[in-house]
Amino acid sequence: MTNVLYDALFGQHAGRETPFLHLINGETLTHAAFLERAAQLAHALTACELTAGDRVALQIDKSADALALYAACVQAGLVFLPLNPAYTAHEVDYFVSNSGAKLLIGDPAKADSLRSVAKAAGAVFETLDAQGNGSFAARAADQHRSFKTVPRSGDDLAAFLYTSGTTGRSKGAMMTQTNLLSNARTLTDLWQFTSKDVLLHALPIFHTHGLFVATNVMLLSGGAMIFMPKLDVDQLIEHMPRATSLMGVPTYYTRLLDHPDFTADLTKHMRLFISGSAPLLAETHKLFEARTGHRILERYGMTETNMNTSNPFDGMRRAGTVGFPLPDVELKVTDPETGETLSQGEIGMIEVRGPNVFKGYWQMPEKTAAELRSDGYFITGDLGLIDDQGYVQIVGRGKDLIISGGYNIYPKELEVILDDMPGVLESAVIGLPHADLGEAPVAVLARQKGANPDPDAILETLAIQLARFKCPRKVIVVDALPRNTMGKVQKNVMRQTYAKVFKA
Ligand code: MLC
Ligand code: AMP
Repeated sequence: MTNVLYDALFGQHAGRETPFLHLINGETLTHAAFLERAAQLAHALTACELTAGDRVALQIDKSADALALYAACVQAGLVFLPLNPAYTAHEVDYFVSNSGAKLLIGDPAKADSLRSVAKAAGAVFETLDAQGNGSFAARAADQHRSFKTVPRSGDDLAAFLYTSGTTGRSKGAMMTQTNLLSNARTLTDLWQFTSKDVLLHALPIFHTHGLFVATNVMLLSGGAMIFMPKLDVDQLIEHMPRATSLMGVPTYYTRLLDHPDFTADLTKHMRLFISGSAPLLAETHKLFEARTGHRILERYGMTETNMNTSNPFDGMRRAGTVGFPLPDVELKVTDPETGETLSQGEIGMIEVRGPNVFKGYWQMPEKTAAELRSDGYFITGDLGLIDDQGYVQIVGRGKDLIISGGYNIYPKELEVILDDMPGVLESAVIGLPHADLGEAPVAVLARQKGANPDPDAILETLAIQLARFKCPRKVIVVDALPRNTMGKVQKNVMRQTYAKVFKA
């Protein structure tokens, strides 16, 4: 038996002295060198007494080693569980204990708090930083540069990605080898990536976009990546002359457009600009074309499904749409109440089915059953329509979710904490239009009678528990939240009332 994902993404490159990762310190890692490093890390993983199917949680900064750990986990048959370095120890605690991870690898700078988290969950704790320091680096240093790949079938789990829920409790989305590989193959073909491509990679590698869409496509095609620790527009511009393509969330494109050195001349050799993870404003699409002559290719996906739709590579890339269902993805729009399929042009719930759709939520059968139908259709929570030319348009969300700079923020997760704060009777967290991030979270707090809650103190307390990107950019204190006649809090009314909060 083979390991289908390892063989297709990594194994095919064994011994190839072709460039894979161009690091911004000037070093280049070839495919062969990357695989040798991954093999060393795989030995270090198995030395921690892990066996196939065990989860490995990782909370470290983006680096070549962080990516090689993904390869190492796949090769050793382990389930890769990457976590945003912005998460607090409180948040990591939940992911490690919920997933039953056997190993947590964290930044040496956070060793004290993360060691306690691992200990409480009965996991081994190791450290590794982006410069290659730490106990896990030491374990890997003298290991063999080849590793006997552990056999895995397409239905075996390759990764867990945690996605928050409308109840405020995060769910571990279980991704199989087939989920990842089928989507990578489809996208590589559709977007015509080849070994000649060089992708500007500035996305984080703990989410679907930067990890699976960008990295898997480049691995499959045999191309290279200019691998940047994070988005820095000056760096993107500096390295663009060596690249052929860019993938980013809409903020990447608005920030590029705000930069005076981002010109048509700089982009004339580029093959493809791709956007996703959040709605790209039609205005950004048009400004980008006017500046560069390139039409951004917008696609639509999510953690549970990888990519579902894409504008065409050849053919009209239409602003304000996310294109057509991918060749192996079935997409329908249904009545959110009855589940009946709606006609073309009608707005309803987007549902998708295909080899890209995940296996379910880890140890949450009731949540899986609520979102993944027995016939294989996944209920995305996105509202949309299919227009008369077959393009899918997303017109809203049926789920209470804020997407800020491509990161998901679930209001409920904040509200349960805010409701317990001194002087707060109840809270509502809403997403408001923000020029840089698309949307940004704002907390509206109803005060208890006679109380005067202190927004600064509230934000400080919140930041101890939650990653800073989730923290409201503004707190508004009111006497009462608006409610309809049924007594339901009206977030839509608040979104209208405060629509201009971030506009000067
Ligand atoms: C950082 N901060 C954010 C933020 N990112 N706040 C709100 N929303 C965000 N997205 C906060 C930090 O906490 C910090 O706060 C301050 O901003 C500066 O941090 P930074 O790291 O310097 O920020 P910056 O570099 O400006 O990052 C913004 C960004 C980044 C948009 C470039 O967030 C990013 O790369 N986003 C991409 C997310 C992504 O990959 N999504 C894909 C999900 S997969 P403070 O308080 O400390 O100052 C998916 C499926 C699909 O959705 O379809 O692809
Ligand atoms: P995540 O859970 O981080 O994977 O976020 C997935 C969500 O991002 C989807 O359910 C959509 O709401 C949103 N999304 C992704 N791509 C797009 C897009 N191109 N346009 C609008 N929304 C998008």
